[in-house]
Amino acid sequence: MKIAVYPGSFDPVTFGHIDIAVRAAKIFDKVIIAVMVNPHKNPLFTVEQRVELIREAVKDTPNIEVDSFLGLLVHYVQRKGAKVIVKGLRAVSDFESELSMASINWKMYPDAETFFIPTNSKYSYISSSLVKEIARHGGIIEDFVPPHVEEAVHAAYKLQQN
Ligand code: COD
Repeated sequence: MKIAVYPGSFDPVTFGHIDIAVRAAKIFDKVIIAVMVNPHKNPLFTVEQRVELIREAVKDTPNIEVDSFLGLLVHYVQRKGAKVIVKGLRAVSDFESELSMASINWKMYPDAETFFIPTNSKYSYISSSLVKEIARHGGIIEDFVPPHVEEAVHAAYKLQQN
């Protein structure tokens, strides 16, 4: 069985992320979307909330699982018996940092290859941070995230204001 891990912060998951995961699921037998636990970041959503938001977003694709991990990605990939790390590429700037991560990951665990999937041009400009910035200032984010994520983002900012 060909298992691929698609890691990220997913704070929150966007149409860009979902598109990459669903396209990867057409290539690999199983895709694990893995939310990285990063104690140094101050996310809008907890890891558990992010996992739930992603699960709802990909519920129609049965070979996608959603999980979280702490520590080195390659250790998680190894634990899961995966041989592929999926990354989405939006621009040259993504490529520069992703290439060095791919090289380091390969050095640490040569059994796994990084598999880059180019963004769908419809979603190339979408990022979680832009979505949050727009929502924080009261803008509309329905073109960037599914309705349940939109609701959760607005609710999170409302909570912060109270
Ligand atoms: N279209 C296509 N792809 C997209 C889009 C979009 N609109 N938006 C994001 N993506 C891609 C990103 O390029 C990335 O591949 C993935 O989706 C996740 O994106 P984010 O923004 O949720 O996640 P990041 O960039 O914060 O995730 C960082 C990782 C957790 C992937 C990264 O830090 C990582 O691999 N960490 C591993 C830790 C580790 O082992 N470090 C040591 C060696 S590098």
